[in-house]
Amino acid sequence: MTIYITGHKNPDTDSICAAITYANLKKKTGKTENIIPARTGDINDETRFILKKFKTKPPQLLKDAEGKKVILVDHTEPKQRPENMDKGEIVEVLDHHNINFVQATPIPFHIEPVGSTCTIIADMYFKNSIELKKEIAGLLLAAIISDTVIFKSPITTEKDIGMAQKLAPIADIEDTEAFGIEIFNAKSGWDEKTIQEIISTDYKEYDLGGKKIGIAQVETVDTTQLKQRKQEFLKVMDSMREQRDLDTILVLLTDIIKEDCIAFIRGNSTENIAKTFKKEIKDNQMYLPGVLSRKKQIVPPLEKAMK
Ligand SMILES: [Mn+2]
Repeated sequence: MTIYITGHKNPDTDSICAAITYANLKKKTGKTENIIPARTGDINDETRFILKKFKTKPPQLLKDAEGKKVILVDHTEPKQRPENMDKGEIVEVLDHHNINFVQATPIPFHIEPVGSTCTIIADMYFKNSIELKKEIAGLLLAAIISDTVIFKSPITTEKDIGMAQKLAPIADIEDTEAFGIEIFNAKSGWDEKTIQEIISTDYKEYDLGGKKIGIAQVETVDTTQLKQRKQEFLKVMDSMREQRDLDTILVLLTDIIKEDCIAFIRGNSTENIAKTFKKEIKDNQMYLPGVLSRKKQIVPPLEKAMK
């Protein structure tokens, strides 16, 4: 029997590394099934850099989940699952996000409120004394650093930091902070990218109170250049709204050094969103100081407001 492990659509580093490392863990614990790490989309620049550094091949592309058994990692949200997942079978879930999941049959379902899926997986390796190679430790560490924005994001927990400290020597990383900056630099080079490419780097869709909301997050060490391309952003956001039938679309420009966020907004729920965050939206723009996490600081309040 073949089982695929995959993260969310438009995969980030945590989704890719979780699929690879969890498949490795399943193999090491003697599961007889054929476990295949998979992805549902292209790998971004940051993840490419990390895979290269730890000499690991990208997971196989899973285009369609029809008739397939799948373990979902790093998401539960139906809109983020592989194509035709409803015609396949979800056999397990491992995640650290808000839960949007209904299934008639019981399955192993593991959710922990930590900073990254790879924190949960690292913990499993240590708890079960499973051999941890340098490459696997490196992927786990990189995903934790990426998802927690070098431990600065409010989603960061003691457990994330603890796991990173245990992983770093195995991965042969002396300075996690310096490694973190290396990771975030690999993501940049925004000026060479089209707006569509920038938005696609980390774009997720949510069903919030029956409304389809698209939220892109652009994590960067300097928002100056990106801000200058606002009109271009708004144009692309409008066409995405039309094409993807979105109620509202947000693009979050997150400055991980200043620890703030500029949000561009287009759509029917603009007023509602302004009220939710108690901010003024001027020229389709809202300023959110101290906001680094889409998962913890943007999605939950929106979910409440859309109800
Ligand atoms: Mn994650």
